[in-house]
Parts: sequence; C-alpha cells; structure tokens
Amino acid sequence: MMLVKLGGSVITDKSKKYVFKEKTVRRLAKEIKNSGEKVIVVHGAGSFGHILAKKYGLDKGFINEKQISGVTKVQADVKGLNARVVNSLIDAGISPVSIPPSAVVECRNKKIEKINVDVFKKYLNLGLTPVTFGDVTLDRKLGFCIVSGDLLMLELAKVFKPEKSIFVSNVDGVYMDKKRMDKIHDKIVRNMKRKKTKIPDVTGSMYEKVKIGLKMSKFTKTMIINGNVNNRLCNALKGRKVVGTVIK
Ligand code: IP8
Repeated sequence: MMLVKLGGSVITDKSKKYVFKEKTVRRLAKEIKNSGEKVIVVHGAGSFGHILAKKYGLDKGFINEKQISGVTKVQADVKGLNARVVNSLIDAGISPVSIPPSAVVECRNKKIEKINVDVFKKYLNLGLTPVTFGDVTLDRKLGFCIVSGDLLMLELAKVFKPEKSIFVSNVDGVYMDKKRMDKIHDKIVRNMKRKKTKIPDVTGSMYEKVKIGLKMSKFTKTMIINGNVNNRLCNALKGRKVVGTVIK
C-alpha cells in the first residue's frame, strides 16, 4: 500500500481563491490508476482553505465568535475541493471514498490525538480508495484547529506503514543553495530555514513538510516529487527511479 499526498500547490492555484487545476488533477488521477497500486490519497487545501483560514485566524484556535462562520466556510470549501478531487478519481476509474477529518479526527494543541483509522482500514479492505484532506477539526484545548494534509500523512504512515509515501508538489524536490537534493537527512533538515512567502499558508509549506517527512521516514520510504511533470507520480508509484528528494 502507498500513501500519496496531492499538494495544494499542484491541485489549486494557491494565490487565487477557488482555482482548481482540473487538468493536472485528472492526469494525476490517471497516473495513480495506471500504476495499479493500492493507495490512500491525502490532499492539501490550497486556495480553497488557506486564504480564508488566515483571514479568520483559524490556525490560532477559538478566540472569538466571529471565527465560527470562518470554520463553517473553510470546512465547506475544502469539502468542495475534495468533491472535485474525488470526481477526477472516479473519472480515472478509481473507487474513492471521502473521509473528512472534521468527522474522524480530534486534536490537542494542534496535534492529532485521535483518528478513527478503522474507517480507513474497512474501506481499504472493501477495495475502495480512502481520500482525506487538510481540514478544520475539533481541538480539545483550542476548540478547533487546522489539520494539514501533511499531519494526516504522518498519522496514516504510523498506522499503515506504507511501502512508500509520496508528497506530490510543484517543485522537483527540496533545494538547498539552489541545488536539488536527491536525499536529505535529519542533520540537513536541522539547518534548513523556514522561508517567508507572500502566498497565504497557515500550515507552513516546504519546511514543515520536510520536518514531518523526517518523522514519517521511520515508518515508510518518504519522497517529494513534482506532480507537474507527466508520469513522475506513476513512475514513483511503480518503483522506478524519478527526479525528486528522498527523506531519510
Ligand atoms: O493544505 C491545510 O491543509 P494543507 C488545511 O495540507 C486548511 O496544509 C483548512 C487550511
């Protein structure tokens, strides 16, 4: 079994609200299908989640009543994005089932404390492909919080110990001093700095991803690849050598 995260930057235009990259998602869905592998799909929120989540300060947890309409809106928007991803998977001949974190995850201080993995297991056993996504969930300390697709990848990797976990992003991998790294390990990650960008992102982008990827590498072979290049995902799933960064 493999874990695939379709990053928000590949499936949406992160700088413009509600821009879904349908052509890319359809191609990636076909690549998953063509690989013949059993997968769990996680996807990011992109411009369907981060822009409003930032506006309402949802990453801070409950502070005031005004945020509540933001919780509703962001949950509805990421579900809308999820429906589009699910439809692309169906059209590619996959049988997806949507598992919204708002219904199966509870956090404490932004960390996942409870996740109903039985739901994932049972659907997988039936031959369906679970699809989950970055969302707003309950938080036992903060009221609510943002759960990123990357955090979900970590939890699912702990439980399912997939043969491989692939982060599909919009770059060829992790760069240091303008050079793409084939492999990175904990020492390199400790020296990485979080880059500031103008694009709204409440969950931390590449730096956080690499830190999470490092934790995941205890349970699964973890890599970051570029989903904008034809067949990279399919080849990576098939175990062929592809351009990307492996996190050890
Ligand atoms: O795009 C963030 O998930 P991510 C979820 O995987 C929201 O970081 C609601 C902004």
